[in-house]
Amino acid sequence: MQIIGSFVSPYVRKVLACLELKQLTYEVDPITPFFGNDEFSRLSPLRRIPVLIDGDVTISDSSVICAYLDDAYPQRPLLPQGAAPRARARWLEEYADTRLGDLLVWGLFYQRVVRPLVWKEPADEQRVQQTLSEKLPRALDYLEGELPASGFLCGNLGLADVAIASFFRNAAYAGVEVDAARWPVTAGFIGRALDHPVFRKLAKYEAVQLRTDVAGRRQALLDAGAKLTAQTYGQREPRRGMMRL
Ligand SMILES: N[C@@H](CCC(=O)N[C@@H](CS)C(=O)NCC(=O)O)C(=O)O
Repeated sequence: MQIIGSFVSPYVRKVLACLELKQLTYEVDPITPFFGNDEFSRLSPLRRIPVLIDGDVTISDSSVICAYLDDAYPQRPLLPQGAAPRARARWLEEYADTRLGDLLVWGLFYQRVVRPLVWKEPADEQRVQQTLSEKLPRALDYLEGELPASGFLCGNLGLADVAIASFFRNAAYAGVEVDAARWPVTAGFIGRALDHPVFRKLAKYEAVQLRTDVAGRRQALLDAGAKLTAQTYGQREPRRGMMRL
């Protein structure tokens, strides 16, 4: 199986963590979406990552990919048993992908990390401050009532836990941590999840991805032990796609 996508994308991290939890073997083509070539546009019509290639199956969208993984490889399921717990897990995954994505990726990580690194332009600090002071606190109030004070949402680390925790890694890369005095349950949960061996393994490659440029990245990731595809759908220059700002 191949995954096209940067190790620092929360959506890619979610899929990689699920592959790890299911103990499936995979290789990564570690491109950022903006560096995708024409073939990437064909494989990912919205020019977004992750993309999964499994034999003759090609799928975009992290949620669809994770659902495919559970259907095609049912061992070590990512969702709990029972209609209601499964629906709740799927809702929390959706909440993470949409609301936390808007706040933690587009409001923080894109501003403070992607804009300077990829586009050589400054962050929109006004948007960052509005995210931090108004929008994010409301999301954290919600999570504080939903997350468990110990363990994970459905026993072992599963899809909903992975989806939620993954976005907070990007918040940390943007210099933002959850205030444990105000949201102790959420802060504890995020700390526990990101300390899981699956996330710790991926963090090694993320560190390499963040400190290298396109030219030197492949070799540095291989040196760190990442399993990469022989082929890349990346190119040397970024191009603005359909990204949401
Ligand atoms: N709903 C998609 C969202 C994926 C997504 O937005 N990925 C970002 C990277 S973190 C991307 O590719 N952005 C490029 C763009 O929007 O142009 C999923 O769950 O996979």
